[in-house]
Amino acid sequence: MRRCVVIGGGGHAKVVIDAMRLQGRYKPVAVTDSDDLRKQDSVLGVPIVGNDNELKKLYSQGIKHFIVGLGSRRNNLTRKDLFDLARGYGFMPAMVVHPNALLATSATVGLGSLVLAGAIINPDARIGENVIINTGAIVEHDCVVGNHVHLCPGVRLSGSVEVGEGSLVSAGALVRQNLQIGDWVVIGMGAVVVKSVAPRSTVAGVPARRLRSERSR
Ligand code: JB2
Repeated sequence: MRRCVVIGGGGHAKVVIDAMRLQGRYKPVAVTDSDDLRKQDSVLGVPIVGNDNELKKLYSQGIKHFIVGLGSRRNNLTRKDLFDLARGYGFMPAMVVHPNALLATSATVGLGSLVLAGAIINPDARIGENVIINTGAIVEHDCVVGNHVHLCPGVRLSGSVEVGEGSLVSAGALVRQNLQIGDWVVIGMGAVVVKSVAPRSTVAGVPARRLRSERSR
């Protein structure tokens, strides 16, 4: 089994580690966490070996795979930075699919992505790299989901929706078919999105309305 480091050791890491064990393709052997007080702690029995400065050493010890085990707070920028950091050290991204997720044979899922229990990805959907398709999310046929996106639990994308890089679609949101969601958009919890959303804007509500736009990092 391929040994794997999980980057980030909080609640999301538990879900990642559990899915990884059920999938049986990777063995989670180490966790890094930026909180130095958590060194010596563990996540579901996997030791927290220190912060991200340990990654180089882990790679030299022969651990060649990683997954970002951090969820999203306000956006996905930290998840992207951690993905780029680990790739820079030479690690290969693990692709973790819970055995109770349903993937159409023609759907594709990129490296470093995570598809959790109860998620459904329908035909010809394309999922990028370092994406989270969280518990029970539905991605309908022909959707295109960009790198570093997080579809939170219970999100539903209707057919042929495009979600740009880094966007965060919060729990329970619905998106009407054929819409384009720009890069680095935030969609609020439970929103019903009936119009395309411009890049870097935040929308929320039913129907969803723009709260602000042109967020900077
Ligand atoms: O840059 C980092 C870093 N930043 C925060 N590198 C590493 N290696 N670790 C980092 N962390 C650590 O991630 C924090 O010190 C903390 O231990 C952990 C985040 O844990 P938390 O439980 O606060 O969040 P999460 O990202 O694991 O889970 C969130 O997202 C999930 C999708 C929560 O909102 C969950 O409820 C949600 N299901």
